[in-house]
Amino acid sequence: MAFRWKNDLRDRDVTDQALWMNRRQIMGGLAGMGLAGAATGARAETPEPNTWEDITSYNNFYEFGTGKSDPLNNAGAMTIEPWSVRIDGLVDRPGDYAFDRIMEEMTIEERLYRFRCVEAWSMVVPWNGFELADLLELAGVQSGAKYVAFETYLNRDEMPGVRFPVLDWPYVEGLRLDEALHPLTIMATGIYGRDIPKQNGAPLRLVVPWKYGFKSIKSVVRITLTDTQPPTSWNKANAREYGFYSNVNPNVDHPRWSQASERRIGGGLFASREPTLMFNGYEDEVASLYAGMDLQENF
Ligand SMILES: Nc1nc2c(c(=O)[nH]1)N[C@H]1C(S)=C(S)[C@@H](COP(=O)(O)O)O[C@H]1N2
Ligand SMILES: [Mo]
Repeated sequence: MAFRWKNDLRDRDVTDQALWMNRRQIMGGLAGMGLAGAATGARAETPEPNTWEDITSYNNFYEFGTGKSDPLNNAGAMTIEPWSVRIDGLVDRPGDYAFDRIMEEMTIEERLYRFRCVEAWSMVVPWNGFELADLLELAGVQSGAKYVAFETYLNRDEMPGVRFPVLDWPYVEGLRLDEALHPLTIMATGIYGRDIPKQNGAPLRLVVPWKYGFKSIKSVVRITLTDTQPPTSWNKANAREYGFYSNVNPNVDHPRWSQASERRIGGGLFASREPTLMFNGYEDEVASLYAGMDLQENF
C-alpha cells in the first residue's frame, strides 16, 4: 500500500484547507500522485479547489430531499457502520466486502478533480480514494463482463426523501467496463484528507470526473458485473433528458438548458460563467473510449 496520508491526518485539529494546501506543497515534488496529477498538470491552469464548506453544504443526494442543503441537514441519520459492498455477477470472488477490508487492500490517493453537475454548476474537489479498477481486480472480473452496475444504500427510516417518488429507489447507476477500469475512475472515501461526509456519499462513492455528476453514485452497497447495459436512475426517470453515457459535452445541450457554460460554486454572486470543457477537461485521457461514436446520439 503506497501513499496513505489520510489516516495520519484524521484526528488533527487544524483547518482543513490550510492543512491541505500545506500538504499539497510538500507532496508537490513527490512522484506517485498518479494520473490525476499528470492530467491536471498537463493543462494550463490547475483549478483551485472549492472550500470544504462549499463541497459539504451544497449537495445533491435526493434520498435526503431535493433541496441543496437537505443532504447536510438530513444525512446524519444514515448508518454507515458497519458497511460492506456486495460485489457479484460476473466475478471470480463474489461476496460481501467489508469497508474496513477494502480500505486495508486499496491504495488511497489524492485526486483533484473538476466536478460538473448536469444542472450546469461545478466545483473542484480534492478527493481521496482508490481506483475502481483495483477493487474490481480484487473481485476478479470475468471475461464475459461488459458493464458495471452500482446501487446506493436504501433505508426508508433514515432517508426522508425516498417517501417521494422523484426517482425509482434505490438509486442505481452504471458504466461500461472500459469506463469503470479507466484510471481516472475512483471510489472516493475522503475529501481534504478527512473521511467523506455522509452528505457527499459516505463511506464510499463513485467519482467519474468526465461525466455529469449524477453518474457519480453515492454510498455504494452493491457492484454487479454484467454482460448487458444496466438501468440507471435518471435515464429511467427521463430517457429523453438523461442518457446512459452522460459525458460532459458543451456541444450537446440538455433539452431544457444550454450545457456550453457553468457556474462555479463559491465564485460569488457576480462571478462570470465559465466555458464548459469537452469531457469536463479530461478529453486527452478519455476521448479514445468513444472513438467513432456519435456523441449527439449517445448522450
Ligand atoms: N445515491 C445518490 N447518488 C447521487 C445523487 C443522488 O441523489 N443519490 N445525486 C447525484 C448528483 S445529481 C450529483 S451532482 C452528485 C453530487 O455530489 P456532491 O453532493 O458530492 O457534490 O451526486 C450524484 N450521486
Ligand atoms: Mo447533478
